[in-house]
Amino acid sequence: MTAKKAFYITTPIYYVNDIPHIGHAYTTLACDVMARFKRMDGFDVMFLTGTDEHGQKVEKSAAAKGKDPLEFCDEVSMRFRELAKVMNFSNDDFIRTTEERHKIACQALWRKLEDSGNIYLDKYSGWYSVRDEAYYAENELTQGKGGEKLAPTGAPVEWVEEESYFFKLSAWEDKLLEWYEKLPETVLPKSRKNEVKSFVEGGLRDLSVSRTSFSWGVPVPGNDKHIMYVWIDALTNYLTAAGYPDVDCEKFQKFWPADIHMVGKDIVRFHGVYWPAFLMAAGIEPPKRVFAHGWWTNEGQKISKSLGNVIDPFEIVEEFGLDQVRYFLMREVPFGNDGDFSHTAMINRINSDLANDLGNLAQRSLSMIFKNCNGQIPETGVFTPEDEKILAQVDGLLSQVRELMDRQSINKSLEVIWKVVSDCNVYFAGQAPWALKTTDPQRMGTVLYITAEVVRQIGILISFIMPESSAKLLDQINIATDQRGFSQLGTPGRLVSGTVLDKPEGVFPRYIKADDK
Ligand code: ME8
Repeated sequence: MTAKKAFYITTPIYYVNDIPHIGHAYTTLACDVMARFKRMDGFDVMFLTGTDEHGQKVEKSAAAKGKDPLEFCDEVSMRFRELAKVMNFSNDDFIRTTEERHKIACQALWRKLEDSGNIYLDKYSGWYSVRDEAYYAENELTQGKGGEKLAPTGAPVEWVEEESYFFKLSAWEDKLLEWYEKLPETVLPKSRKNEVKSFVEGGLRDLSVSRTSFSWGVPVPGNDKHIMYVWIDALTNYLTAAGYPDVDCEKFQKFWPADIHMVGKDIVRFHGVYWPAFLMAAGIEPPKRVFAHGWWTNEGQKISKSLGNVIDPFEIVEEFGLDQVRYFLMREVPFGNDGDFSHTAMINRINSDLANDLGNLAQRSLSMIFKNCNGQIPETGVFTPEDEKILAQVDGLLSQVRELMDRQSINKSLEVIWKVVSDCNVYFAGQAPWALKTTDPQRMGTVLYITAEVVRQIGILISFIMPESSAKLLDQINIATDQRGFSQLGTPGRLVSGTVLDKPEGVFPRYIKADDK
């Protein structure tokens, strides 16, 4: 037997200074969708998410709540695990940077960097933003209303002057530029690649990678007065989960380099510049791709705690339904672009794409079979060109979707699937099987067969986006659970006439506002 191809995908690990919101749910959902797709497509997948628990920001947040940092991290990290359950995420591992395995990996990577001459001790003086956990140059700063200095993100900065270890980032300029050049899809979308490329072209300064003024972090090996800069610590999580520092272990051999680090556009510099430089300097292959997606706003406004408009994923799942939220988030916005969350847009997607388009197609065709064909998949007559056409469309979907998913064009994958749903609705309406009941029952059977076959394949295809609804839909046509894989798409899994159906029940209810019910 040939070994399965491996696929390793990661989310950013989220800071525990805040509870999960829609932005976190979005990134992890995109990874979940990619991971489910790849598993169904025959890959051995490792899908990683987790929490980033060290650093000054977390230390301060814990202190503000009067809690011990670890106790505070335990609580918030648990919320992220609960989110994974509620959102039906299929992550294979959940890493916390306070785990021992991670400390070992960070210290091993540090030693590699130090031994290879990429880390040296000096003194740092400059601006630091605790909120961003990032250093800024004077010329990057702006002035706030009260004349105070602000980071480009709007976060306050403080002057830091302390002994610090430095990473020789400046030595990696050429290698990074070569990496972007040789492998043009290592950072996507292209606009993000251009952004990191021009940052590197602008000249890189060595990076301060340790702090002495707080203690919540991984100690620098051999000098525990110093705590590692939280971004070295955080980025290393991707290696830890793959088994590092045991680079000979099966897991590492199989899964490294990671196929995709999925991130928001806010942290593309850390992933597209610092991280590959650290890895190259340690003699480790950089990731195959960093994909930076866009930013969600709420009804047109930036989402922020101070505006009080943070969208709680637990609440929207409760209000709209899990698969509805999963579908909306993946369908609404071209993946990579910014998107706006609005109740109207959500309700439109639920009522139009799910209830009207797919829901009605399934419900109308299956109910007709149930009522008029003894509750069994009907026999078929000769196929007309219209029958052949819609079958060919659905049979050809996987190869189209595969190509799109390989570029993380998740919303386009849904568009092409929904194009077939909509064409099948046109087919169904045009063939008007209800009018054939008495005049040509065999033709009616053929039309219903074809429509149910399209529903079967769509049911399989949507499972990476809406696993529960897919299962409900396939249950209704009595497709055995081991017959729901991609290998059953097209002719291999064609519906068998005579298969008994359960009484169909709508899988995608319309959304009706509580006060209109
Ligand atoms: O940056 N729209 O953690 P973080 C879309 N710990 N995505 C959003 C979003 C929004 N409005 N808000 C947040 C960190 N995100 C570091 C990462 S990785 C080694 C360390 C998502 O909790 C998006 O993926 O601030 C963004 O990159 C991430 O949350 C930032 O999460």
